[in-house]
Amino acid sequence: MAVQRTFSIIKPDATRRNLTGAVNALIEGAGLRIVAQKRIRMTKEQAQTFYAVHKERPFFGELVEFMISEPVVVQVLEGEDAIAKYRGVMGATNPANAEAGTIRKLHALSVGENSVHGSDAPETAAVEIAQFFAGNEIVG
Ligand code: 3AN
Repeated sequence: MAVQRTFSIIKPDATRRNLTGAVNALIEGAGLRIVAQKRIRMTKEQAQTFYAVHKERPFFGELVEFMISEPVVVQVLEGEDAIAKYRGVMGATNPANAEAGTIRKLHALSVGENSVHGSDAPETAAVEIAQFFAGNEIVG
């Protein structure tokens, strides 16, 4: 499996509880490198664009409001099989179903306030990375 990049967000429920370092330790402990990172306050437009695939879902409005409620940390992670590896480190969307030792099992509060986002495929990773980072901000 080749070296890949994936896009990660440390969400407002985690930044609010000062868990950026704790999440990053789990990311790095899994062998992923943080090759770009910045703390931002997402605009409503950015959040709506980012989650456009979910715009018909009943939780869309709540999801957008949550993502703009506090700062987030956006990241690019790099490593062997990074997309699947990070989804493994994150754990299931609903923390109640997440495996022991995953970010969501350890830290998530609920299916909505679930601490992290990670891309689900190479195509979405490329689009998500390009939404938040210029090429020269990613230093591998
Ligand atoms: P994942 O983030 O694990 O890929 P998705 O793509 O199914 O999960 O959902 C995207 C985001 O939408 C989730 N991370 C979560 O914040 C939110 N979400 C998903 N399902 C629900 C739900 N039933 N209620 C509230 N928020 C949800």
